[in-house]
Amino acid sequence: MKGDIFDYISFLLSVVKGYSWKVHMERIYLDNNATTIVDPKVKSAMDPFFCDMYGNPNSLHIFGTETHQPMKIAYDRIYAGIGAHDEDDVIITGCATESNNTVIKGVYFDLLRNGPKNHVITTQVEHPCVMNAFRFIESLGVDVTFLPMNKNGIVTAEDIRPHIRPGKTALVSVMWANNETGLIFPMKEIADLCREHDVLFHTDATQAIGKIPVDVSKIPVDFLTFSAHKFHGPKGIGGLYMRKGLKLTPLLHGGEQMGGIRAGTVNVPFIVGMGLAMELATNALPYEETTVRRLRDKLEDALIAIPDVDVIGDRAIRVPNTILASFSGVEGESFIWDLNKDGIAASTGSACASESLEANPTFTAMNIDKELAHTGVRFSLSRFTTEEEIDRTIAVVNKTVARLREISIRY
Ligand code: C6P
Repeated sequence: MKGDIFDYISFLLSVVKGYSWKVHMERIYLDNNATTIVDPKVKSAMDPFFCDMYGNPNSLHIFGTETHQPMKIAYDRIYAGIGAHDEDDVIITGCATESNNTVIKGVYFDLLRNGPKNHVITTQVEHPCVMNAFRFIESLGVDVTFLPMNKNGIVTAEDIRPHIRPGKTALVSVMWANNETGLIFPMKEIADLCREHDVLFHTDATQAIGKIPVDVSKIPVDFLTFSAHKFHGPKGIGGLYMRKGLKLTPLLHGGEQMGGIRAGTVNVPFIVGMGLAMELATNALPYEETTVRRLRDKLEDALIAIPDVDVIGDRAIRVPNTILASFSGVEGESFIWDLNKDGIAASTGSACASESLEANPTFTAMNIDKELAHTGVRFSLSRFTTEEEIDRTIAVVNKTVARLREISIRY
C-alpha cells in the first residue's frame, strides 16, 4: 500500500517533470543503434491488423485467409530487402536475440552435440545475445574460439583462417557491422573462406540492414539475423534467413508455423510492419549513404576538433550513421547524463549493457586503454536526424566536455 502511494507520487512527478521538459526543450535522438522511431508509414500499415483483420492466418475462414495477401506482400519485401532467393527460408522470430539463439543452439543440437565436430569460431565484440549463447554451448563442452580484433578494429578472413580446424569446426559467426563502433566486417571474404572449408557461416546483420546494402545473393552466408526495430519497424519482431536446404533444430517446439522451425501464432501486424520497414529502409539506402553520412561526418569532424577526443575506427569502413568516441578525462556516464539534461540522447555503448559499470568490452577487445574505455560515447543517427539537431548537438557537446573537464581529476 505504502509502496503504491510512493509509486503514484513518483509517477505524478515524472509526468510533471517530463511535461515541463518537453515544453522547454526539443529532444534530439542520437541513439538509433539502440532502437529507432517506427516510421509513421509503417505504423499506418500495421493499424488495420489489430482490430479489423485480426484473424489467425492458419485459420481456414475468411478472418484467417484475408491476412494471406498482406503477409505475402510483407514476405516479398523482406526477401527482396536482403536479396533472398524464393527457395531460401526466412523464419520470423521475436527479435535478433531469438534469431541468434536459434542458430547457435540449433547448430549445437544438429552438429556439435554428438557429431565429430566440436569447434566454433566467433569474435570478442559480438552482441551479448551471440556471445552468451556461445558461452552457454561452451559450458556444454563445445570448444569456442573468441577472436580479438586486429589493429583496424575488425577481424578479416586471414585472421580467421589459422583457427579453422578441418573436420572439427562447424560454424563461424561474425557480425556484419558492430553495434558500438559501427565497423563493418569483410563479409564476402569471410563467407568465401567458410565455403572453402565447408564450415557454416552465420552473420548477425542487425546493425547492417537499413544502413548498408545487405544482399545474400552476392555474399554466400548460410544464416543471417535481423531485428525490425533497428530499421524503423516495430520492436518485438525479427528474422532469420536460412540458405536453401539448411535445417535447424528449433528453439521453440510447437505447431507447424514457420515450417516447424519457430512455432507460435504468426504476428501479422508486426510482419506487415517489418515488411514495409524493410522496403522503406532499402529504398532509403542512397539517403543513408549521402545525407546521413554527411551529417555523421559533420558531427565527427566537430568531435575530433576537440582536443584529446578520438573516434574509434576508420570512417571509410563504418556504417554511415555511427560514431564511437573517447573523451579523455570525461567519464562516459556523466557525459551522457549531462547531454540528457540538454535533451540529447546518446549512449555509452550497447543499451543492454548500460547498467554495467565495467569498461566497455568493445574497447577492451580492441586493446584500448582501460581508462579511455570508461569515456566512450556512441552517437547514432538515422534518416530522421536533421541538420539543426546535429548543429545543436555540436554546441552542447563542446560546452559539456569543457565543463566536465574543468571538474575532472583525470584531466
Ligand atoms: N543492440 C544496442 O544498443 P534485439 O534486442 O534482440 O532486437 O537485438 C539484439 C541485438 C543483436 N545484435 C546486435 C548487433 C545488436 O546491436 C542488438 C541490439 C542494441 O546496441 C540494444 S542492446
